[in-house]
Amino acid sequence: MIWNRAAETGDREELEALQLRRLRDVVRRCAERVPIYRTSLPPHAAELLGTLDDIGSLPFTTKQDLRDRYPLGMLAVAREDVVRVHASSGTMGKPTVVAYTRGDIAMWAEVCARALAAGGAQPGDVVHNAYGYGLFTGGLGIHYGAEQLGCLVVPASGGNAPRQLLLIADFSARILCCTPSYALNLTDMMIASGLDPSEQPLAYGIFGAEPWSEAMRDEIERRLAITALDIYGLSEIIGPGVASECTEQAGAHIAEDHFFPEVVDPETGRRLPDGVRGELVFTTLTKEAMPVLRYRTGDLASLTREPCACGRTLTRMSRVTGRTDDMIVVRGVNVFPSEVEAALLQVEGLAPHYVLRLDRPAAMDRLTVEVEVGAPGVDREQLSQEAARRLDRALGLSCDVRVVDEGHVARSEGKATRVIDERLL
Ligand code: DLL
Repeated sequence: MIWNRAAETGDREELEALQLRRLRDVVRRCAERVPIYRTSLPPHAAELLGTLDDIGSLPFTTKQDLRDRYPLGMLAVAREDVVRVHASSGTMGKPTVVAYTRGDIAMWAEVCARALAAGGAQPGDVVHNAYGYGLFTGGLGIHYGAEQLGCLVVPASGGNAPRQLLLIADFSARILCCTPSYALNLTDMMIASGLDPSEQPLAYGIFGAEPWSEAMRDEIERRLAITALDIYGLSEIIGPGVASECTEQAGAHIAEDHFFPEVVDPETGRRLPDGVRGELVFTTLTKEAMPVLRYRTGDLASLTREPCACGRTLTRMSRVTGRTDDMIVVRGVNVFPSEVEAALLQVEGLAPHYVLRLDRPAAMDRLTVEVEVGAPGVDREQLSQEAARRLDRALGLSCDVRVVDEGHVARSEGKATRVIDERLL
């Protein structure tokens, strides 16, 4: 279902004209009201933007810029116009705070309603929302979107898996929203409590907030008998709903009328053409409280402007295959946890619960992949050799694989921890 036909399937020329108008407007607001931009933007920056390509002349914004102005030093509105704050996860020390006006919350609900509709939700559906509620944007972002769409939301938040299963069954939830790792966690819990996952009422899952692979999608779809779709977003831009997959499962449609995407070379900052993987950069076109210009997400993906079979004309982004900063370098080889995941899931008999452990005995990096056994009675030695062979082929790197007992890898209720780097200790 297409929630906002005009915005999602409109003519691209008209969309680009709208983006340019909005870009000039946001640059003007930033130059007038946000101290960091007042100093970094050239004089008359908005007037100098003749085409959308001229965005390349604007300065980048980084997470550090936001941290340095903690908590509310990036506001473009009066403090009294801010009705909500959230904070981004995964940061050390002080969180990165983001702020919303009433208008921002309405825009966020709109893009999340589009995402849920694209992912199979319809007015009247029961949405089980197991993204965390609180400072994390996942819970409340999806919540407002589902209400906007006219769904019944069960605001389960994370944790207490047995209660989640009870609520999914008793409310006959049709849509599950949570991180992909938590979806697998819930599936395991179903089996452990004697339920048949394929008999649960869910039809669609809208999963995001952490990188996941096609192999993980296959695994979730097969075990839960649902259609699993990707949703992408980050707090600094709005939260979930920046981009979302439709049921074609061919990349996530970016809500481009609100967020202008670019992909740049992470080293040089130069813009890369469509189809080439690099760092995603977003400019918020309509955000009021805390607009950001050319925000460096650290996420690696590529863009395509090819039309999608679903009829949407919005640019699509590929799966995020990793982050510029979660890439680990092992004996000179770049390794993304998502590549390890994809290789492991090709081995029959392994479960999709894994962690990469790094240490440095005798001054040499060692990568040990701990992965749980997926079925009883299998030959662990053989599985471990098969997995090591596949990893060697996929990464060009030899590593040890330890096939561990079910439950050995710590479960998360939100974003999974995939790397434990003991080389720094
Ligand atoms: O994770 C927002 C969100 C909530 C997205 C619920 C989707 C669903 P942050 O906590 O600020 O916000 O973390 C943002 O998470 O820069 C990516 O590295 C990662 N991420 C988010 N969605 C995906 C995805 C939320 N679909 C950071 N695939 C981002 C891969 C994702 N990584």
